[in-house]
Formats: sequence, structure tokens, C-alpha cells
Amino acid sequence: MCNVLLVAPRFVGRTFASFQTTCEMMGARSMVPPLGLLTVAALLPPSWECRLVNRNTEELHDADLEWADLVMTGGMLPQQPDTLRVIELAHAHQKPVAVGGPDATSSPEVYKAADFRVLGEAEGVIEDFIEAWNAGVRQGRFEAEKFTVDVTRTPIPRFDLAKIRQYMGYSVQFSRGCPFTCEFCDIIELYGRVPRVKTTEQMLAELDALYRNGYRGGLDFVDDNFIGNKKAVKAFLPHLIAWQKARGYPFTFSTEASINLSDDDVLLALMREANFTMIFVGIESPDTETLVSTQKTQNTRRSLADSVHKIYRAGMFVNAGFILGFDSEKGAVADEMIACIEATAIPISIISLLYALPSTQLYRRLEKEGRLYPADYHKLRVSGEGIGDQCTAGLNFETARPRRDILLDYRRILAHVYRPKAYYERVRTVARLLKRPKLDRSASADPAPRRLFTIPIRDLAMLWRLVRHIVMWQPQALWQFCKVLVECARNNPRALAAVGSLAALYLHARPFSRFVISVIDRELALGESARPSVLAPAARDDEQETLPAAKVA
Ligand code: B12
Ligand code: SF4
Repeated sequence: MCNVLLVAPRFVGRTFASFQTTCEMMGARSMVPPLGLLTVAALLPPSWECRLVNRNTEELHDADLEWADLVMTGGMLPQQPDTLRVIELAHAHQKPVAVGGPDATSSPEVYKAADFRVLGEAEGVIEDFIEAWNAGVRQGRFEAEKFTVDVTRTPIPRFDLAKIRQYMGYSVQFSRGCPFTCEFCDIIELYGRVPRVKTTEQMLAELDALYRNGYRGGLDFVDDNFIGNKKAVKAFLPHLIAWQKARGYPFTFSTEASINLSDDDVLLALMREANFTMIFVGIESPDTETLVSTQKTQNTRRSLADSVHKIYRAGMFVNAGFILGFDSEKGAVADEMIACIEATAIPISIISLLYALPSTQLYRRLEKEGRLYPADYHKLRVSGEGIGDQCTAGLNFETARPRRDILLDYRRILAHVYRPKAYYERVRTVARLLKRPKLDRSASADPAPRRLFTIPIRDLAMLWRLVRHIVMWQPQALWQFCKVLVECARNNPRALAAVGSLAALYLHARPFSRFVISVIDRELALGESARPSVLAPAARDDEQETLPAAKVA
């Protein structure tokens, strides 16, 4: 018996991917519950009682810590400062802390204050930890063997621990790992290059658990690359389609996939039929030389616009990532990137500065070349306030072309693509091209939604809420929004939900892009004086005794 308090640490600063304003508009406090911690909870012995406190959505009270015998915490890089704070808080209550998750796995040396460091995928190491805990051990480092965890043994995450009203939806995971080798990517270092997939039965059991709990709505497949193992995903999707049809399509899905999805008509058709509505694609750069030098060759030898539009025609809209600051950039790249964003017509283009994440090929190369800045370099550069992700903390290294030029390019792209007119022009193209399927909801066991004429009152209420927010916070976008909405209602009404979603996402994207511009302006004003010195390799706190897999220190 053990009382385990799982604590999701707060994200520091402001980040694009948090979509904070969109969440608030929808009455939520965060996008999704922390699936890593929900999975860890499911791996603990049934006799251990678990509670979850997410510091992004609720307070951590003294009483929570008093209740706990053990605190388990961890997350991603922007959660690092708060993870360290949680360790302090737990220690102030004399409670031992086990830390894990992607950032602890990538940078274990940062978390020396924790009593236990449980690194890598929990499925591969938790049994040793539990055994040690039960034997009275109260300190140690445990490490899962890399990329060998059999995800077919991963239990159903403890979805019940999350207070769903605080979130936009849930996330699930079908596969881990990605077959590609992009130089800047930490996925392949953390989860490997051979995608490991769950079984169909396992996946459907997860969906059943959510469905039985009464959940309906968005489900994000947080796979690193949903189509990383095409054979497996093609075998799974027909069952997913049958599951959805049999229940009248209770879920709408989103995921992340590489652009070669557009080469596979069968896969596109299956995902459409399963009710996937949004795909995140890493486009990174329109420049072939850059893509080749960063080892993202799957994005070359194609018209990006044709590929993206093909996904639209299959009924799914695309959000994409773009990056500036690669060594291969010869001169100004702003015009080319703006042209690419406009030609592909991707409304939510997450444009960031290249960031060398710990433990990536890029990090190792820059370290060898003596070009890395210290971890807290942005505090030296500009005031640390609000700095949260690669948009504001990027370029953590000595760049090949002048830093000022990259920042000016970045500023120009953001200022251009997030103007209301430019944004809604892209939404208009989506609204025109998106061919959403007609879903047969007749098998639904849920009470039929109340309607005004033919439109569900729930949808009308959501539209009203959205319009109110646009009027209050983005009056300059109201006209553009109304034009696209009316045009879409006339010509392609099935795409209306996507237009609504994209308008809701813009409530966050526009102010966030302006915030990033203000940070860049601050840095540009400081000029060379803000330039940190590079990190001498010897200055790194390089750990340390790495113990063999799953052994106690
Ligand atoms: C979904 C996702 C998001 C979502 C939602 C995140 C959320 N709140 O849960 C969104 C879109 C918001 C997001 C944003 C970002 N993300 Co993100 N995200 C992911 C993604 C794709 C899946 C996360 C997930 O749910 N995984 C499924 C669970 C089961 O896996 P897991 O979390 O790794 O947990 C396992 C182990 O790590 C371990 N474990 C986890 N926690 C703990 C705790 C303890 C105590 C123990 C013992 C073990 C343990 O056991 C689990 C089971 O094996 C991962 C990649 C990945 N494959 O995980 C990136 C990832 C976590 N994100 C990352 C980053 C950098 C970001 C951003 C900062 C930048 C970006 N990529 O846009 C932003 C900013 C976040 C913000 N909110 O401000 C990096 C983190 C790198 C690092 N060193 O910390 C990752 C690894 C990959 C990447 N490059 O995108 N992200
Ligand atoms: S395609 Fe995406 S997940 Fe795969 S290696 Fe490249 S950046 Fe990483």
C-alpha cells in the first residue's frame, strides 16, 4: 500500500502549442491531460492509491503532499523549472520524489535533487523501481533499456484520474518512434527509429474505457508519426472505422504524420472514414538544400502545396511546423517561407527558431563545434519573462548566418502570416478544398441533440461563444471571419466545423505571434550586447555514472 501523488508540473512562459486562449474560450484550462503520468499510474500496483494534480489546471495544496507517501513527477523541457520546484515542495514535507519523463531522460543531471530518477519509458523500468521501493530503498537511479519496451504490454492509462472538465479533450497513443532521421529531432533519441505499435484490441480497449466513462469529442493520437509503420496502421484503421460506425462516431481524431501520408490514397481514405479531422505535419522549410542537410529528405522531391491540398481533399486540415535558423540558409528566407505558407494555405503554421534539444544529433554536432550556448542563455539575452518554447528561446547556439538577419526574417514572416487578412485567406482555401465525409451517426446510443431548425443547439452555442470572443478580443478579424463563414455555409457546409476550429485557434495564434515579435524586438534592440558566450565543452555538468539498465544506484 502506498499513496502516490502524481504531479504534472507547470509549463513556464508562453508557448504556441499550449493554445491557451483557445482553451479558455472553450471553457478549458489546458489541451489534454498528461498521458505519460496517466500511463505511469496504470503501471503501479493496484493496491497503491493514485491521485493526479496538474499544476497547469489546479493548485497543489499542502494537504495533497501530506496525504502522499511518494510524489511522482516530470515532463518536458518547459516544465523543468516547475519540476524542480515540485521536488522542493515535496522535500519541504519530507516526501520522497521520483522523477521521470522526456526531460529527465534527456537531461538526468538536472534532476539530481530527486530521490529517484526513473528514466526512459516507464514500462521498461517500473517493476525494478517498485521492487526496490517495497524493499525499503528510498533513493536511486533506474534506467530502461532504450527502444525495447514492448508497447503491447502497456496498460490502459488511468484516464479516470484526470478531471476532464479542465481539458479540451483526451489523448491516446498507438505507436512510439519514427523511421526518419531528422537531425534536430529528439523523438528518435527518446523512442527510437523502429515504430512500436499497440495491438488493435489494446487500442479499442482504450477507446472503450473513454466511451464507457461518457467521454465524447476530440481524441488526439499523440504518436510521433502516426504512419511511421504504415502496414500496422492500415491493419488497425478498418477496426477503428467499424468501432466508430457502431457507436455513431463519438470521437473526432487528430494526429501527427509525415507528409508522405499524401502519397498513399488508401491510407488517406481510411483516415477520412475513421473521422480524422486534423493532421500536424513537420514541413520545417521550403528549401530543398536545407531539408537535405537536416536529413528531412521525405519532404523533398514533391510539391508541398499539392501534397497538403490532397490531404484537404481527403477531409483533414493541416497544421504545420516551420523552422528558421538552419546552417544551410544562404540569405534571407522570409519571402520563400511566406510564399510556401500561402501556397500550401496552412492557417496554423507554427513557425519557430531552430533549437538544439538535448540529446539530439544537432546538439551533439554543435557541442563538438563549440557553438552551444548555456542552458539559461535566454535570460542573458532578453528578460526571461514569458519565454517558453522554441519561438522565444530558439537559436540556443552560435548561428551560421548573422543572428540579427535570422531574427529580422522571423519577425517579417510572423508579422505577415498572422495578419487577419492573410490568415483568413488561408482559411478560405481550406474551406473550399476540405471534403469532409458525411458521417452516419444513426447507430449512436446517445440522446439526439436538441436542434434549432436542423442545427444542433450545442453548435450554435459554440458559434455564439466564438463570435463573442472575436468581437471582444479580435474585432479587426471579425469581418474576415464572417466572410469566410458565410461563404463556407453556402458552398461547403460540411467544412464549417473546421472553419470554427481554425478561428478558435487564431484567438491564440494572433496574440502569441505578436508576443513573439515583441520579444524579438527586445533582442534586436539589445544588439550584440545581448549575445551570450558559447558554452565551453568542459563547463558542462556531464554526468556521471550511468548504471546498467534498470539497476539501483
Ligand atoms: C502530445 C505532445 C504535446 C502536446 C500535449 C502535451 C501534454 N500536455 O501532455 C502539446 C502539443 C501541447 C505539446 C507541446 C510541446 N511539446 Co510536446 N509532445 C507531445 C508528444 C508528441 C506526446 C506526449 C505524450 O503524451 N506521450 C505519450 C506518453 C505515454 O509518453 P511519455 O510522456 O514519454 O511518458 C512515458 C515516459 O516518458 C515515462 N514517463 C513520463 N512521465 C513520467 C513520470 C515519472 C515519474 C516516471 C517514472 C516516468 C514517466 O513513462 C511513460 C510511459 O512510458 C511528445 C512526444 C512523445 N512521443 O512522447 C512531445 C514532446 C514531449 N514534446 C516536446 C516539446 C519540446 C514540446 C514543446 C516545448 C515544443 C513543441 N514540440 O511544440 C511544446 C510546448 C508545451 C506547452 N504546453 O507549452 C518534446 C520534449 C523534449 C524534452 N526534452 O523535454 C517531446 C518529447 C517531443 C517533441 N520534440 O515535440 N506536446
Ligand atoms: S519525421 Fe518528425 S518525428 Fe520523425 S524524425 Fe523527423 S522530426 Fe522526428
